[in-house]
Amino acid sequence: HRLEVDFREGLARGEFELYYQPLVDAVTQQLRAMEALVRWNHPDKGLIAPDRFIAMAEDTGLVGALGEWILQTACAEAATWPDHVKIAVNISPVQFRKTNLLDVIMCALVDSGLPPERLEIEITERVLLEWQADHLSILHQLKNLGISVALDDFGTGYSSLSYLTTFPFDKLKIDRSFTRDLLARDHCGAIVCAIVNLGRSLDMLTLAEGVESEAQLRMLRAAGVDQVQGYYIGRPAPARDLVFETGRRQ
Ligand code: G
Ligand code: G
Ligand code: MN
Ligand code: NA
Repeated sequence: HRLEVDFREGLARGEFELYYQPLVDAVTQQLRAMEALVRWNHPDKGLIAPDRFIAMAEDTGLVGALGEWILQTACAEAATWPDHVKIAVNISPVQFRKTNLLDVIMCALVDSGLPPERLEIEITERVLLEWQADHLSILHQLKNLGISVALDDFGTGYSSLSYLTTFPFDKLKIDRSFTRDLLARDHCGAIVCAIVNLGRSLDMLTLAEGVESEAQLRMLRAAGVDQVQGYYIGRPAPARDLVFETGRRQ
C-alpha cells in the first residue's frame, strides 16, 4: 500500500523517467528504433525497475495514468529525433484492455506532431490470451493509422501460433532466453531459425532481444534475423545521453 501511495505522488511529482534502448539492423547496425523503458527515481529507494511497479500499477488501475504519461513523453521525445528512427512503446495487457488506448495514442501523436508511421507498439502474448473481437479491432485500427505492432517476448508463454494468422503483426521480438542459450544449447539456434522462417512466410520482421556478445550477434546474423537489441548493441539510457549520427549509430 505504501508503494501505491508513493506511486501516485511520484507520478504527480515527475519521478518517472524514460530510458531508451536502440534496435538496430542486424547486418548494417543502422539504428531503426529506440524502445522506451520506464524507470522510477524514488526519492528514498533510488532507481526502481518496472517489474517492481508495473504489476502494482496494473492492479490499482494506475497503469492508465502511467501509460498515458509514457506515450506522451516517448512521442514528444521521438519527435526531436531523426526521421528514420522509430519509437517503440510497451503496452501492458491491462492498459490494452481497460483504458481508452486509441484515444490516448491519438492524443500523444497529435500533441507531439509525431507521424504515426514512427510509432511502434509492443504487446505481449499475454494480451492475446484474452483475445476478444475488440482487441483485434483496436489492433486493426492502429495498423490502419500507420502504427506498427510488434509481438514482444515471442516464443515464451502461450505457445499457440494460431493468433499469428489472426493478426498481421509487423514484427516478432524473439525472447532473450533464446539468445542467451544460443551458444550453450543447439536447439536454440534451431528455434531462432524456425522463427525467422515463420516471420519471412508471414511477412513479419524478426528481432532478437538480449544480445550481449559478438558471438551471439554473429549467430543471429547467420540465422537471418532482421534486427537486434541488447546490451552489446546499446544499454538503455536517459534521453539526455542519446547521440544520433545521421543515419547511423556508432
Ligand atoms: O527495463 P526492464 O528490463 O527493467 O523492464 C522490465 C519489464 O518491464 C519488461 O518486461 C518490460 O517490457 C517492462 N517495461 C519496461 N518499460 C515499460 C513501459 O514503459 N510500459 C510497460 N507496460 N512495460 C514496461
Ligand atoms: O519485456 P521487454 O522485452 O520489453 O523487456 C526489455 C527489458 O530487457 C528492458 O528492461 C531491458 O533492461 C532488458 N534488456 C535489454 N537488453 C538486455 C540484454 O542484453 N540482456 C538482458 N539480460 N536484459 C536486457
Ligand atoms: Mn519490449
Ligand atoms: Na521483450
